[in-house]
Amino acid sequence: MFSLSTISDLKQHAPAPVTLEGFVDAVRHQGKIAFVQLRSRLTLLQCVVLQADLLDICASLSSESYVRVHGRSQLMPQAIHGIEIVADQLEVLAAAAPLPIDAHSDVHLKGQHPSARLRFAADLLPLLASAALEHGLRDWLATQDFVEIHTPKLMGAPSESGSEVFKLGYFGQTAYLAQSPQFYKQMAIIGGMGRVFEIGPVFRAEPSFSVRHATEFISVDIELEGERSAADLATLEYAMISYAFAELEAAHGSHLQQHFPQTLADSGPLEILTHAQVCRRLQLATDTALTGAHERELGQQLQAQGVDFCAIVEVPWSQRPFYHRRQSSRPDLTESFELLYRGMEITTGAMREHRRDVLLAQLAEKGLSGAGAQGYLDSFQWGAPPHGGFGLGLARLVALRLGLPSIREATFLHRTPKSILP
Ligand code: AMO
Repeated sequence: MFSLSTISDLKQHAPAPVTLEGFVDAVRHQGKIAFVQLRSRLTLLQCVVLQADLLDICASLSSESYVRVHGRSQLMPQAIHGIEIVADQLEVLAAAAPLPIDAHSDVHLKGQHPSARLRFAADLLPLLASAALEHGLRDWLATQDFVEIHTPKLMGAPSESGSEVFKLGYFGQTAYLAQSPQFYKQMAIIGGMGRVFEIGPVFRAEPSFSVRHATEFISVDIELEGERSAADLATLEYAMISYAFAELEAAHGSHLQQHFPQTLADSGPLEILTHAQVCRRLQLATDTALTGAHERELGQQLQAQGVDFCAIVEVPWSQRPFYHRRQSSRPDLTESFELLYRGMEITTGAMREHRRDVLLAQLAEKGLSGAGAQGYLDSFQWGAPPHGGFGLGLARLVALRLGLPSIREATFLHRTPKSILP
């Protein structure tokens, strides 16, 4: 494997003996010379072949084969990166059969051949972008004194509600796959951890085939102690995302410019609107639960004003789970928010109800028994600080940042009700 830093090293020390391995991006024959373009991730490097025995190998060398080249580096202004390798040995470590897809194949067909799919820069780059964004989020969280936690994905009771949950056999009992680390992250705060986050898989048994749904996805979960408003939480999240966007650009700016130019567009300021203001803007009844179509319409309006991010606060209590805190002056509204990016919800967050008696009353008001959530509910007996947090869908953030048609393109192995292989 090699990278841009390998290449800048080669340039510093050229001419020098060198051994490199990589995929064959292309082979070009020109009379008694062949040019083998080697590729490692998104980096290309030219090898020149002049020896007769190596030219014979090149004659039958298929694209995407994995090769090892021994040779000598030489500066060559016309070559990509201004350097090339003159080969004196060429070993085919694994010859490649023709790929079953090409760069323009249907996304579902590509999904059936994940290793082949990643050989195309426009398919690989979103995954590298996702990793860079995740790295940026972690970096920012570390600077703000958040502690990374890992919570179980196997649970004895559903984590949020009874619906949309995968059940499985567990030594004669029923276990559930975590839909969210919601209760656990709150329990960590009640335990005194101060500020925590988790970036990990969550599972939703949603029979949905939309461009923004998966049955398994990576959730970025944040929870922190302290009294603040939903708008404060949204502002904190906006700062975190802005930092991660800058890291993404630093890591992959030139490739993004080439393949996904809209990635580098400025996001504008964070707009904060109340749910009632959004309803008025969209000419909807005040308590309307916003659908994906409403979010898109709002997104279009705001993007026309140069605003990509919008936090919707004061969401009605009727649309919120029992653990969200209600506003003391308007108990029909919650201290919660949704963050929309380019017309799609990417986050739900809220201040949590930390007073146990009020929490239990809200549970009852929602018609829930709390069965299975006893450990969570019990923890509120021991002095729960005011706290809040949010959950961000990583693939949605990546897809919207890069302008991808769906979260499928932002995921290595996408899971839907109908695709569980490979
Ligand atoms: P919520 O259920 O809204 O909130 O999920 C948070 C974010 O996760 C993403 N998301 C999904 N991404 C892909 N496929 C899905 N099926 C899917 N469902 C949700 C979205 C969404 O905004 N416990 C709360 C968070 C909190 O309050 O801290 C929760 O999970 O981007």
